[in-house]
Amino acid sequence: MSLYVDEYPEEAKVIKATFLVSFVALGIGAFFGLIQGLHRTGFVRVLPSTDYYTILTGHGVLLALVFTIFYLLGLFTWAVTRSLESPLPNIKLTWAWFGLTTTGATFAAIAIVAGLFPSLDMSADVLYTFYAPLQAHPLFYVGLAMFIIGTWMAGADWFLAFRKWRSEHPDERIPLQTFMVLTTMVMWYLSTLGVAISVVFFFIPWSLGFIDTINPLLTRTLFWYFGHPVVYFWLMPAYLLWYTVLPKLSGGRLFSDPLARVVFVLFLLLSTPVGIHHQYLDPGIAEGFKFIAMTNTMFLLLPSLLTAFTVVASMEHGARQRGGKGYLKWLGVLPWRDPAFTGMALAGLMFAAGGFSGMINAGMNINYLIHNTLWVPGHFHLTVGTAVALTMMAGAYWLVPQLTGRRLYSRPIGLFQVVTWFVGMVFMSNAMHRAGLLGIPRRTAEPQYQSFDFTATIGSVAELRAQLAIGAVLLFLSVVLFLFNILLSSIEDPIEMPVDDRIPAPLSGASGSPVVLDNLKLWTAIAAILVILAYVIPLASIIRDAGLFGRTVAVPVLIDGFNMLMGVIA
Ligand code: HAS
Ligand code: CU1
Repeated sequence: MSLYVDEYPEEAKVIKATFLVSFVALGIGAFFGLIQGLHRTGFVRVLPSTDYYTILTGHGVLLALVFTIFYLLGLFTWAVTRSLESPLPNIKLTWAWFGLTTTGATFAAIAIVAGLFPSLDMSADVLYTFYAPLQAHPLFYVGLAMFIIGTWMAGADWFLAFRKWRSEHPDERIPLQTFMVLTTMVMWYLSTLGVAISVVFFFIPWSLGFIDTINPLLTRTLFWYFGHPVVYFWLMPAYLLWYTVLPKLSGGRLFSDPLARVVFVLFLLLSTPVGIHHQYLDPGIAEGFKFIAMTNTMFLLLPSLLTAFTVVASMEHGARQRGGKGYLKWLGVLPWRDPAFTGMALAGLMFAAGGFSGMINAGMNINYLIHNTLWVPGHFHLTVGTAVALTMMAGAYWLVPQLTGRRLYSRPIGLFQVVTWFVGMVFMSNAMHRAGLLGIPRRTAEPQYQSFDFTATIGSVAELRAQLAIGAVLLFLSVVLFLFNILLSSIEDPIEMPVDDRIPAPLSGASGSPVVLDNLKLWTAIAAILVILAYVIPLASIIRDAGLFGRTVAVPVLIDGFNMLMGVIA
């Protein structure tokens, strides 16, 4: 067996390039996180509060969209080629999607950061959700559109590789990793239609002045049509690693391949018709549609609960192979000194808590208590910020040596780094969840409001602020350690086999499972029907109420604009 880089040198170059973009975004995004964590808690303020939205937009876009999705682009390229045992059919197409996504992300980043320099007359302080009537410079929306089209091309690249493989292996089951990539991409094609329509038909013409008004509820609903599935677009790469790499790192094998396929099919079917659970408090959408979204969301818990079972069972199998005994004592023999293993295991543990706060979000009546409070960032720092981000960093410790032929610079630093992330996130997410229960709002530089005191029944608001700030510092430190370790790994001397990259076959393989699981056309058709059922009537009623282009003019996200608005109101 030779190393990935020797077998697929061209693909390894593309993957290294996607990881480079991903990690640069991680570094800048984490720095913005530190600035705002210290700012909103009042400990250190380096910028005026009027720049808070610029920093928050940069933090959200660079981490939630650029870091995660570029990592996905690399990981999926690795997974498709190694599991099909074949290079990509057209490497020019591969470089083309890399170029397009990178240019798009750079455009969006330029538009955002320009907001810090008033003389440039360009800004995109609209947060990663870009709700109208907040308006960004056209470069931001054009960058987003290019980025999304680039991801579509990447999906086409992987589908073409699969088609070629299928023509040579007509009767074989789709290799598991490729199956995961293809189902995730079908979900992505279906769900990005919403955001593509909203950006191309509404935001770009509106920001260029071709149309004067916009329908905020329509663009918001189209955003959330995409905005919930995007969270699974972040999660699926982590699941791919939990299902196919974590069991191996634990010393065992995946418990069940068919169960993994069922999970990915369920995500394809149910990820999109739930987006309205982000809009329980939006007026203009009838309660009945919200109720349907809630019911679908509760069904959507199932694939993650199945994952908790399958992945932990695989870890237990690994531990028993290593001599582990007892009901829980086997946990002790797992390879806790391996940063790749420990990072993923801690990420999984945090996800159990993040999933629990997700269930609370999903209940229509309880959601009213926590919506728009710090509880929600608490939830997503456990999910995308830990389950996904920590798994990706941990995965890099195992993947990067396969791409470079060089060993990891330091395993102890790696171990310290993943533990620092875990501890930092315990502080930060705990404080955020609790602060949210007190009603402390999200998305603001001045959460204390003038002449209003939030009172804590347990602990104090000052203690929560301190925990949040400590968390922000630890998380930033962890990112610095990660980048330092990866950077120094890339200048190590090449060696023969820097990492054991074999992935053993699952305990229960695909052969005995129903063939229908591999019928992607069937699942795509059912997913499309569910989307139509969930969305056609709500969208039609939103358009009937306020028109396709609405009646709302842009609100400039500048302090002058704010003053102007106040003047109008007064
Ligand atoms: Fe969420 C808001 C509901 C999952 C991300 N979510 C957000 C936002 C983000 C986000 C970014 O219903 C904020 C958006 C904004 O800016 O406004 N979410 C859910 C539900 C789930 C869920 C029901 N969310 C995620 C994931 C995310 C993510 C995953 C990113 C990756 N979320 C909501 C709702 C809102 C929301 C409402 C709107 C709130 C509002 O009012 O604004 C479920 O998918 C969760 C299911 C998860 C589980 C956990 C299973 C446990 C596992 C762990 C296994 C353990 C292992 C390790 C492997 C049931 C799989 C073992 C270790 C050993 C040592 C043994
Ligand atoms: Cu959601």
